[in-house]
Amino acid sequence: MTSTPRHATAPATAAPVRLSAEVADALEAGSAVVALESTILSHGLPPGRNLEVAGRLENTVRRAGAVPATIAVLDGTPLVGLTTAQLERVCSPEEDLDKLSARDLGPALASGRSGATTVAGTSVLAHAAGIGVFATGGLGGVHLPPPGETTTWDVSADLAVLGRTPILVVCSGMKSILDIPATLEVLETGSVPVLGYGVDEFPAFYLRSSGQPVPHRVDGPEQVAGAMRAHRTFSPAGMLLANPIPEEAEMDRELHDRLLVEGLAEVTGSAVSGGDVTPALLEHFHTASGGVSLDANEELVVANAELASLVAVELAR
Ligand code: PSU
Ligand code: MN
Repeated sequence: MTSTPRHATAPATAAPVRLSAEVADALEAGSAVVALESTILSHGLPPGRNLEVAGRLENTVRRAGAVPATIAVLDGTPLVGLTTAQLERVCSPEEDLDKLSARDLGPALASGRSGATTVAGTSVLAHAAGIGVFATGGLGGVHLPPPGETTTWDVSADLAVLGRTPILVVCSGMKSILDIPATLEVLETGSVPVLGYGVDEFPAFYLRSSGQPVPHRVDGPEQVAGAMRAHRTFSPAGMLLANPIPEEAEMDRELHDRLLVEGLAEVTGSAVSGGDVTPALLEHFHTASGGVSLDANEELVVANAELASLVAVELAR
């Protein structure tokens, strides 16, 4: 019998997650493991670039003293920790992977399908594996209402899943294509603590600040670990650590605002709807910015992987 590592989350069930040998050994030894998401690779970054970023993320985690566990579903098996060949499949456009949120996992497993996992899907599988820290780029959130309407029912499952899954998600806030104040309200409803890393304002992905105040500021991995440990003594909810994009990678605010207005107008005047809206907007950002937004995206997710690793190391102490 091995004892449960202090930083790990107790497996919810005997869920059929398959751990790589490296991840299994690290968890057994109680050392630091950081979960990484795959939707950002398959649906968020262009082919070629995605594989580069995947490798850079894993190296970043290792250099910071933790073991990376990239998570995806291949041929109906939920994998925690991927081989190079598996990572290549996730990044290959020919595979045409599904985008799997938490609710999609059961049907995908039962039918032997392959898919990349969102923040919601990754959180569920990471927790089932006993991993307590997860790094990503941007969190899903409350979408802006369609033109002429005042409300939307398009609220990412990322928020509800965080409310019931004891995992720390490190991200750079959410993109300003979402309703950030509304998203923060839904996180409050879900009793998910929101921490700002070295900042008093909640970040907005490409930009260091959304202008929204952050409920709790923390200034080092020890403070994050302390908050996480205390939170976990009485709450089954996850925790969000918002880490602003590194200053040197931040997008110019005027360029950002112009692209946002243009992109929203383009999508509004087209047949694009539902889950395709975000990819269409991002595509506009990437092409119209000449790749500036892509570089920003890469730098922020690498920074989040590093911070998540430092926190995981601290929690494993
Ligand atoms: N935000 C980004 N890039 C992404 C995503 C969000 O800036 O690739 C992905 C994440 O996997 C997130 C998911 O969990 O989109 C949210 O999708 P939806 O809004 O359909 O729940
Ligand atoms: Mn949605």
